[in-house]
Amino acid sequence: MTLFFTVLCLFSFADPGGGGPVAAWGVTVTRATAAEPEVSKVEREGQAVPEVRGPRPDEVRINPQDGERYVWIPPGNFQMGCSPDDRDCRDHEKPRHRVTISRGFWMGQTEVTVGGYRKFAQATQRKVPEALVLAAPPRFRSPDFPQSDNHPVAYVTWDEAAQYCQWAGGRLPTEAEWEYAARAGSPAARYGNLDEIAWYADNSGRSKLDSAELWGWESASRINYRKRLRDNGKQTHPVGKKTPNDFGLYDMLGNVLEWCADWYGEKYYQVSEERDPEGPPSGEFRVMRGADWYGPPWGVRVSTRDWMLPDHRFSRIGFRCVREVIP
Ligand SMILES: [Ca+2]
Repeated sequence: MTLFFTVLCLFSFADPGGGGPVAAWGVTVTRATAAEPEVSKVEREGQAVPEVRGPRPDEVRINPQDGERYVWIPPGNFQMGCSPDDRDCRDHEKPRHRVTISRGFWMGQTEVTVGGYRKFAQATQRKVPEALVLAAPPRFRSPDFPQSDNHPVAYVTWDEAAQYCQWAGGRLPTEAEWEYAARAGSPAARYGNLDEIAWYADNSGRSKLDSAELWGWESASRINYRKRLRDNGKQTHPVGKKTPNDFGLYDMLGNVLEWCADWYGEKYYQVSEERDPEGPPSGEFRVMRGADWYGPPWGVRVSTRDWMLPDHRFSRIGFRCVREVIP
């Protein structure tokens, strides 16, 4: 029921662009309007023909290329950036601003898995997930935890993530698409109770920790933080085990950070265009979103922005893809 109201709300504010009839091959196709963006009617010279329906808002399809599950994200608009009453926001999450996502898209229902990445690696003669770990600098390999095919793949560079998505028939999401999809209509900093929706530092190990209490910015505190988490066996967890958001997406918060397509711009929100923003034209770092198993709770929010050199390989970084069409 929540999803139903969310989608109605999104549709009611959807950008009207794209409506109206277009002619192709002697067939008049009435494109979806903002009120019903994913339903097409085909009329052939007065002869009624069956409706050709697009994806439903909650429809899930298996991508035949990588075997991963993708969920349909309908177009709409939202307020991007620091959530109301969120006191943990940093300056680069401001100003909160309106963004329109003018086209729906399919998004990986989970982070890309080790099993999905293995198919890509074998098809393209790239490093398999086990080799990715060893390719990371030693100080970034800890913890070298066991991973099944259902764990999110980690240690993936931005280039490898982008190449995977291209191979899978899609691309990395823009930062705006990522936050729009993560919020799923929610204006709040989190789309549910944190322990129910996300693997993060408090709950990614064997027993519950108070990671906010353990965290410290000084070097000695950080060493102690890492040690306490390591001793507690913290690590990634198989995808799809926590409660999804109202679009049916899992682990948008927590588990692994997710590469986005955009270059990172610290002040980009001050100049971002409203419609389908794609980030700065150039930069040094790429955006990562959603926090991860290592992060304390104050950073596990849908507006939190992280950034990293695109060739960085780390146990905390994974990704998911989007596709315009899935057959
Ligand atoms: Ca994640």
